[in-house]
Amino acid sequence: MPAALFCPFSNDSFCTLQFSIGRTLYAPPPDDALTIEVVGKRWWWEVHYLDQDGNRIATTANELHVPVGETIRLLLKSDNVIHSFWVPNIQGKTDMMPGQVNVTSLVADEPGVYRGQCAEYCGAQHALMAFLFVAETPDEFADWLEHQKQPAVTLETAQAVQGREVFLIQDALAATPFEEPRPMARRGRI
Ligand SMILES: [Cu+2]
Repeated sequence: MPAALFCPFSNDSFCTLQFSIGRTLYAPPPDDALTIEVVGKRWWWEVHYLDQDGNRIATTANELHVPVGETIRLLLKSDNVIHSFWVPNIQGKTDMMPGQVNVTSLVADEPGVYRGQCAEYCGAQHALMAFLFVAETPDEFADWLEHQKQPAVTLETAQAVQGREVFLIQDALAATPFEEPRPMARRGRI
């Protein structure tokens, strides 16, 4: 549990201490770090993998994969109400604010599948706003990402097409227009 205290050994008025697990509170990711953009929706998670130029190269829903041992840069956004990104076994909570981009970073130390959950009440379906956080070896991650770059499957039934239309309409209705998001706060990993 981190805590802000008066720090007699620092010129700053406050310093931050980590009592229980001794992990770095915030490690700036290297410039070439894998960058993942996560958008909080009502009520699901849209995940975009970006290349070094910031272009979206793959998109997933409710599932976030990362290679273990690498510092990942996360760009956290919302196009509707306030959500909060939280993977309890990996990192503390970071809010996702409409109209701005919250930048944070994380490192998964061990392979595994972890549960992520929205940690900010965001409406009727908030409790169902969960996702899978999959930490895997760099080779497994590279294979997975390559597969995700493939075009989406073609919908083959009228029911499936109608379902997609309903989903897109609902998603558009849930979104709220905001000004262009701007870089804003930084939060550390816990
Ligand atoms: Cu929520």
